[in-house]
Amino acid sequence: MSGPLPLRFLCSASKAEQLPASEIEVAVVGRSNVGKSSLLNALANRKDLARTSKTPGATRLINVFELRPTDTAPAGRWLVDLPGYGYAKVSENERRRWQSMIEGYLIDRETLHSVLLLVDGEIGPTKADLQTVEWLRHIGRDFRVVATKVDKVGPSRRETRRRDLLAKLELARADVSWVSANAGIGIAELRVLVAGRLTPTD
Ligand SMILES: Nc1nc2c(ncn2[C@@H]2O[C@H](COP(=O)(O)OP(=O)(O)OP(=O)(O)O)[C@@H](O)[C@H]2O)c(=O)[nH]1
Ligand SMILES: [Mg+2]
Repeated sequence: MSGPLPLRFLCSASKAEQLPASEIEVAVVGRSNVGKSSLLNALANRKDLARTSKTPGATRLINVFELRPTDTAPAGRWLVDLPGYGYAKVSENERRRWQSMIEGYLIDRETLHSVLLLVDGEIGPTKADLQTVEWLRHIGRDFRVVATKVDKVGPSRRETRRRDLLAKLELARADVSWVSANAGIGIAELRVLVAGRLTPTD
């Protein structure tokens, strides 16, 4: 399937414990403003399914989007949009709230298959991104890095950006997807990847 993912908003929660049960889920994680909600909209080919904003901090809750069930695939297959981390203007309290909300979810959620970790393809990995990668490796949570906003990187800088990002994250070329929600670059491939992860094999 490389057409739009048939996603619909299911529910929001401020704590992982409040979430209903799911079959399987993939979560979108990354710094504030990196383009998580925009990517989700691009995957669904919908403009306003998830709220986006120029100002960091658009997403405040755990927002669940469910793939439409089919004859062969059950309900309860989720793509989960999370609030971003690393926004400098956020208060210490808010940062702590993020930590307990997101970290609790990422550590404990049994039906969480894997994470899409979004990194700004123009800016490259920030210190907070590097810490997140290290932490995901530490807790043993499977993740795939998705570099966003590649439309902002001119062709002459693309290769250097690529090498820099891979070196910093200690990843191989095949480990990273390069996308632009705005220009539609890499979206079809990512749809296939997400749909594959959300399709139970047994
Ligand atoms: N040029 C360009 N801008 C993008 C792209 N994707 C997102 N943006 C812009 O980046 C800004 C942030 O996008 P969001 O999708 O709201 O980011 P987010 O990661 O969900 O942010 P939080 O919810 O605050 O964590 C918006 O102004 C988007 O229009 C892209 O592919 N290209
Ligand atoms: Mg968002």
